[in-house]
Amino acid sequence: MHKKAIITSALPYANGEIHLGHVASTYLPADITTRFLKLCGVEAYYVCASDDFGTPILIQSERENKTPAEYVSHWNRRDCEDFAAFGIKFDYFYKTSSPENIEFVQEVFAKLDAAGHIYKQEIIQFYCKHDKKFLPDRYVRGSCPYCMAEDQYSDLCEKCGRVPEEITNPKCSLCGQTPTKEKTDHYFFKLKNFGAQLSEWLEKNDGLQKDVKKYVQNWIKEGLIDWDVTRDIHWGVPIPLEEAKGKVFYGWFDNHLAYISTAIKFLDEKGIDGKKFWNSADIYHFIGKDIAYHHYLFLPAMRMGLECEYKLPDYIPTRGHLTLQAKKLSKSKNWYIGLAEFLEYYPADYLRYYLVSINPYSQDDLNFDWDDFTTRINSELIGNLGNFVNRALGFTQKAFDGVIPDPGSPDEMDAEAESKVGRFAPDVRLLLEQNHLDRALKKIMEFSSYFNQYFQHKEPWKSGPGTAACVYNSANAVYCIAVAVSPFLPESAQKIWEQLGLDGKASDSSWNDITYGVKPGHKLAKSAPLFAKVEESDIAKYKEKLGPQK
Ligand code: B3M
Ligand code: ZN
Repeated sequence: MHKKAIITSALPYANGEIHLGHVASTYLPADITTRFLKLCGVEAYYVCASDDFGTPILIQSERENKTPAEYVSHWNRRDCEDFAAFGIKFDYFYKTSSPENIEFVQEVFAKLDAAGHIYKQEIIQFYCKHDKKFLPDRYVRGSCPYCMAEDQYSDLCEKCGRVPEEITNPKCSLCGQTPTKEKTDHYFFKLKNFGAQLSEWLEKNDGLQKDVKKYVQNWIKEGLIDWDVTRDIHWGVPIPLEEAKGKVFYGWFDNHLAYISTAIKFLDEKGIDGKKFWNSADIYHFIGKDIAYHHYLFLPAMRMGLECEYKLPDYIPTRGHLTLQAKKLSKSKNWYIGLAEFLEYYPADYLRYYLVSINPYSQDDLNFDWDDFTTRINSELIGNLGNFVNRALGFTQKAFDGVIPDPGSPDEMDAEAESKVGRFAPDVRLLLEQNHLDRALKKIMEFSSYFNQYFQHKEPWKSGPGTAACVYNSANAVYCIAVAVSPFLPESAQKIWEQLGLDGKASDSSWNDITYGVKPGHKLAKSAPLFAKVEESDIAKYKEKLGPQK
């Protein structure tokens, strides 16, 4: 673990609301990791931006009779609000259409061009005579030439994850007619040239996920293709060449550069040398598996093309897709849950708890299931953690007037409890460092469960010998939980912190504090239940809202 870190998560397209699928794979894991690193004393910054360019956004703004700039600024604001409500705490949230990013992208292009990594070539591009425009990317649908999946966009096959060179049986997505082909000049990035270097980088970088590495290596073996980075549309970063007037960069050329330009802008404004910081920090890019191709190939190749002037990523945690009641999410079929809508039903921490619990560090898909959600919240979060905290603090209030007693000398059970406290912080830390967020949370729950049983066995309500030690150990276990769980459940951690009668914020403490933190004589504040049960009747309602289940 370095002393500095920059964390990014896939930039949300400024093109519709954030839903549960988005937060599960990227924003939540990135947020938890950042909060954890901060607790460990790492100077960590979580930066993100709205992804403003690209054909889908242009198409949608045209449909809504808005300028693309108006359209994206609406979604930029809305995304910020939704993320904040979910406890996703960016240090900075900016946009790919920022003047800083535009300038940076143009500069990068000029450098790649000067280094011989760019060439111009006349290409044949789909053109719709009816709509009178060139039809890049999402303007065309057809079949994937690799896996034959039908009805795919021409820029990405959602079935096999590859980027087709040319889609089969193309149709204009605006009017459905078969497009013609016209000539146009485009600029290409020589991705082919980077195969060996990429392969070596994947090989020797231990921080990269093993299962993803394997199939990226296969893509390289299959042979990389040079990458057309030009679009004949009017919304994007202009290509900084006189001869290329009216052309812009492909969104995937500029968007990941906003990781760098956004971080640097933020850091420079803080009075920190942004570039220097970037190059001495651990770099994390959290993504969903559908954009592995872009993050394991395009992004590092472009940085290599810049002679690694900006450090390559150390970690690209890549997670699977969320399904909903075992079915693929689909906005058009209304089979999805918007983040803002979910937060009208339940507190952010319920969703954070659930999504982490079902989300391993792998590309396996994960499934949101309302019944499973109910069980996990009611029996684990409330039945275990909520119950223990309330029991331990409530009893201290009742029997000791809220004052932590002197523990006296420990019996065997107390000694075991003490050793549990000793092992807790290092065990959870190790899992978090390895990106196993789900297992780390499980460890916290096991700790809570252990102390629930300890409390039960010690029967402090009988006021026998050892009662004071039980209360002392239990209150301190609550304290350890408050700090350790704060990256996962920031609001609940803060509530526990306040019930413990502590000032300031749980999140401002340090991972090293996860030990005996409440001393004899310390007075607790009032305790109250942390959570309210999830009612099955409500769940039935929410399920129904999704529409008929097949
Ligand atoms: N805007 C969203 C996605 O494909 C896309 C990510 C860009 S990250 C540089 O998931
Ligand atoms: Zn058309």
